[in-house]
Amino acid sequence: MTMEETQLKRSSAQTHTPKPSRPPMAAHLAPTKAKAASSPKHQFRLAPQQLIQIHDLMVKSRVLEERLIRMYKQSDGYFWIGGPGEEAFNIPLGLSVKKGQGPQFDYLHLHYRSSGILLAMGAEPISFIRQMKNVASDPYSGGRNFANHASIKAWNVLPITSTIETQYQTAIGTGIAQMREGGQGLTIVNGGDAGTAEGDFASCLVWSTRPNEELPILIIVTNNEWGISTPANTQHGESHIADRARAFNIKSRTINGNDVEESFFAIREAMDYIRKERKPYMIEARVSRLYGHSSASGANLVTNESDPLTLFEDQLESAGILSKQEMADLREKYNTEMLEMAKRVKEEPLPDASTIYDHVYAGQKGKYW
Ligand SMILES: Cc1ncc(C[n+]2csc(CCOP(=O)(O)OP(=O)(O)O)c2C)c(N)n1
Repeated sequence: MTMEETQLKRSSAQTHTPKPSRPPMAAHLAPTKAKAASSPKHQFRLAPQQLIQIHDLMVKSRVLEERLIRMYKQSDGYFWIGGPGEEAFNIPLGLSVKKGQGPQFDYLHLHYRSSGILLAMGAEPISFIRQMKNVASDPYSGGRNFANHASIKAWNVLPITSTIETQYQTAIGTGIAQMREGGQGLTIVNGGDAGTAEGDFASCLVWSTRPNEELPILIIVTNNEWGISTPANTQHGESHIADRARAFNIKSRTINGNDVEESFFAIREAMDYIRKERKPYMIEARVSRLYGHSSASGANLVTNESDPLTLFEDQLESAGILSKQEMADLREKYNTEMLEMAKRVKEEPLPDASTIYDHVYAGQKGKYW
């Protein structure tokens, strides 16, 4: 263990406020949040090379998020929020995107736990580190937005917002453009379970299913069973969030988003359907939230949630695809690389005050009115 890791563990131990133990889950919510089965000889459906690629990206994503948390704890950032615990779903999703600009490609209306999706699409970890440090070279917001609020025009990634759920509204817009355009491009929108209580989510269901005007949208809900500190089972009368799709005749599934292959094949099936039928599809993915809600709740590791990376690594080892040593070496490699990036970024300049109004209104660089 490096000195820095020891420090992180110690600081976690010192600052950790014991999480209130999760209230017993309502019986109807329990079965789908099962741990991925890890048999002595795990059988995969995907080819070894694909599994190794997914594992590499999952480790990269986890190490990046842990670096961002360290930066926050070392006062090299003002706020952290991110996606550790969602990698088994997010990496297969990012690898399935038809990446490019314009309506023939997929549009992404994401929320703040989506770094894994973007890394799988080819985003650079240093971009997230730059945004965390709010330096001028941050490619997503010029050093002006929160961590994990990406925006990548060339890949149809709309600016991620801190206001939850508004992405389900903007998704309608690109969905309409793609309905009119035809072709293969689809719109992807994701958000958490608590946010589905907001009207924007309902608007997305209504607008994506108007007769003869159906929209090619993949509606994703990543259900980690929490809305900051409010347990989901105190809020939902429906058995599964995905059941809300039924009233609109939207095809839907609830899956174990902690299992790589279950996620991979569910995403591919949904995307194939949408690309061909030009109709919406909803996936509710049951995922973990491994460092709490955000830095506002301490950003400390919680130990009572399944870790999808550990589950996948157990499967890879039992299938004889990677050894624990190889996987540990990979994590160490990314740890070293991202520590170096963070040191480099620390020396980069902050944005100049004159840029404060850039990008507020199109075509009015530097002006607010
Ligand atoms: C419109 C709006 N209302 C409230 C908030 C405050 N808020 C931030 S995150 C959050 C909980 C979101 O929970 P969920 O939708 O389950 O997503 P998760 O963070 O668990 O992934 C709330 C209520 C906000 N950012 N925006």
